[in-house]
Amino acid sequence: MTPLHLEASDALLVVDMQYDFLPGGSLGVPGGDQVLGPINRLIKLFGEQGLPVYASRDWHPGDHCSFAARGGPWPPHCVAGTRGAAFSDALRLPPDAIVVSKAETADVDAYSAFNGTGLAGQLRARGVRRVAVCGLATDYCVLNTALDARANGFDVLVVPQAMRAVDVNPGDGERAIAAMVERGALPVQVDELAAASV
Ligand code: VGL
Ligand code: ZN
Repeated sequence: MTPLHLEASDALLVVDMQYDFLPGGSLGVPGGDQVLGPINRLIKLFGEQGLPVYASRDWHPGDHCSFAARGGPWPPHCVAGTRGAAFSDALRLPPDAIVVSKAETADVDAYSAFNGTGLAGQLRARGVRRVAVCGLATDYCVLNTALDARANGFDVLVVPQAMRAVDVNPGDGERAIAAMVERGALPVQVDELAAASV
């Protein structure tokens, strides 16, 4: 396997690793817990290189428009401040991880961590040019985050083994990965990523 060397302008973006998206949660993604290991390896690798780790979270008010009670497609999930909205304790986020909260107002949904969060500006201010994207769910927040990263001019690495799909329709996850690749994201495996070359 040819190693893909990390660069000083890389950042890791961990999408929505919250209890409600893990098995047992109100919107549990099948196999969602299986990505904790690969994501923790990514966190360790980026941390060892001194590269920034961003963690997005769905952070909804109790009357969010995406909830079934308001005619939305989802059961209530990730209500700000609840246990379901907390990051999994099994996720080894570094103390200096940058938390990005999204879809915080009742009448707007946002699947992308770039939507209404100022993330693109934060990344640019830090000199980030490429983001590695992983987390939940492949076919919603990961997809939209990766596409927005490309739309904002960032290079994107996607790590399929570190993401899982809701798959409301079978194949949604595979199609989401294909859509990211179609827009220029590069699929990589955790073991392929190597320390920055000197
Ligand atoms: C998500 C459904 C609803 C996600 C968020 O993080 O992928 N999916 N809200
Ligand atoms: Zn949501």
